[in-house]
Amino acid sequence: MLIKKPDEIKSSEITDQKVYLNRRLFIRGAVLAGSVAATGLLYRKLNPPAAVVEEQPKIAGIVKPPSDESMRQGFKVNEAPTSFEDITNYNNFYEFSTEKRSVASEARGFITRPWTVEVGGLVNKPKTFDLDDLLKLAPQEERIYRHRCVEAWSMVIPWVGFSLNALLKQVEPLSTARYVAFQTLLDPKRLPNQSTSVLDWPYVEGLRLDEAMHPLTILATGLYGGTLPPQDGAPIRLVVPWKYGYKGIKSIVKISLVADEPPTTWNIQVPEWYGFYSNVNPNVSQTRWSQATEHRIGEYSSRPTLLFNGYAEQVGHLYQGMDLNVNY
Ligand SMILES: Nc1nc2c(c(=O)[nH]1)N[C@H]1C(S)=C(S)[C@@H](COP(=O)(O)O)O[C@H]1N2
Ligand SMILES: [Mo]
Repeated sequence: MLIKKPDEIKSSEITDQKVYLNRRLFIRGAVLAGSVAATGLLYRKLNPPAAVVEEQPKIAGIVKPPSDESMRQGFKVNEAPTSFEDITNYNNFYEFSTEKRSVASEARGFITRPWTVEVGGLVNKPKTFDLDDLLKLAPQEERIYRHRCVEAWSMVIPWVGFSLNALLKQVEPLSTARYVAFQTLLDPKRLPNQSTSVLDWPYVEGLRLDEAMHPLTILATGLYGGTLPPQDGAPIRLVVPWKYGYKGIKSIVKISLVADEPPTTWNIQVPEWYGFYSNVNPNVSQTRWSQATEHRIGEYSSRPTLLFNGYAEQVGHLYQGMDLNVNY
């Protein structure tokens, strides 16, 4: 895997700490004042992002201050969001580039309309949804989630999206459906790195049906109160906050309900490192990296990694009786 250990990341690749600390004071203050969107705008005015970021149209009425209830359910964490600049310039999206800092420029201008997502397999009502159908399927909500990459870095991302279960209910899964399989667009003209063999294309991922139905599992269509930048998986990508980032498959065109555990890209690539479940677990370091700690992008020191990425209360029951050392 072409990924670096955190200690191999040059400090120049990481946001300058002084800039970060100043920014963090701003973010703190504004979050307390109750407006994440305002923070993003203020932040961007004071520290314009690298030129690769295109104008991000805002979505009306998305951003609301976190309530106790939304925090209890895990829909919003009470932690400072990572800057818009870092979320949109430090990316893993191998279809564009294996260099995190080059993804944004490679993805610039990626055409996401028209776009359809074919939903089928073991369902009563298979349907191909146009992007606009998907946006109307359920109210778009802000979800502020921790994001933990298996490379031992993390972020806090204010996504916009809706629970995947809203989509799955529409197609009515059959009782024989036990897993959900996802596929990224296959189009080497638009996803230029698909003409290399760095991974098996298209990128594929999967979840057990109960994981897919969990309210924390979302299809994200935006971030920071605006539309989803191409480098983050436009126009629609999966986010499963208690699993390693690579489960969050980007630019999805196909979702299939299936009976058996579907193949997943990184499991195909290095099966002894990357299991099907890929739940964040500080005690299981199947990869060559220890997963005990993580570097929060924008912070100076490392912090302990939490079981299920801090979502144990919400999702722990899904794995009751399972040996997490075996089912990694
Ligand atoms: N299609 C596709 N999806 C993908 C990837 C990818 O290379 N291709 N990278 C994954 C990895 S390793 C991570 S950490 C997250 C990164 O999402 P972000 O760039 O929006 O932070 O996307 C995931 N989804
Ligand atoms: Mo990742």
